[in-house]
Amino acid sequence: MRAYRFTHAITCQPPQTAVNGLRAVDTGAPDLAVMRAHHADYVAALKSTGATVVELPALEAFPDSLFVEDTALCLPQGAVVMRPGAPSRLGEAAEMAPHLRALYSDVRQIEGVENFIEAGDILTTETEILVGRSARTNAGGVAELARIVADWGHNLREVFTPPGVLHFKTDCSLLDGETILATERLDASGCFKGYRVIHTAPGEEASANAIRFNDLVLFPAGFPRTRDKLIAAGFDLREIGNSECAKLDGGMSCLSLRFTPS
Ligand code: CIR
Repeated sequence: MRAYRFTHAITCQPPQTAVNGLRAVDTGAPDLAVMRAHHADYVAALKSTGATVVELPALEAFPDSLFVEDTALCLPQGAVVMRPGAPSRLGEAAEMAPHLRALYSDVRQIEGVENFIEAGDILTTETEILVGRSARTNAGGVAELARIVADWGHNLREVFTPPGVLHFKTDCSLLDGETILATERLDASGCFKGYRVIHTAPGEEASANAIRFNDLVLFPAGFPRTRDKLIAAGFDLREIGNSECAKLDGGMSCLSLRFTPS
């Protein structure tokens, strides 16, 4: 499977309640108009690759619902609905499930009441599924997911999200079949042995959350040294403003589910 080629994506409009979204450090409320303009640029970039983008309307009851990535893991064989570890986000997964059922014939879900997992902690490469335990993803959630994906022939490897980092993918991204963009602090944990790793430039750790989507890399604006490294490595970059989602600890991967349904 090509882990970065997709026919579909799902996004969800930022709700007005996004101003109350979760954040580790309060740097002020996001500006909704700017957030929506960035979101529109993001959706346009996905569509420009030829993919079908299912754009869901805003869910006002869930301030973090624009970060759809956390609600599901989408694989070629089927989708798995997550159990987010943030209590305010649990209901988002149930909202996403019918949209996945409309596109996939096999949709499973994490069911254990003590099991928690958010897909921001999951990096799918061509050969394995890396899952970082974090404040949002516990051992039970990882173990339940491992059983489900084993049915579909996938290897799952448990790794660790660095302390103080929201999700595993806050600090890394898949760029192609063998290349990962990562912060030095995450790479130092040794979890990417066997991959080619490009480090974010010092001071630009917040640029580690990018996405490869078909021929493009969607990359947060404002990180010129890391951007230039990726351009020099031959990637076709599309810079997207992320200033407002960054106030809620969100980035490029969080804003979409990307997949080719079975
Ligand atoms: C949260 O704390 O859950 C949201 N404010 C941000 C979620 C970002 N999602 C992601 O990294 N996959």
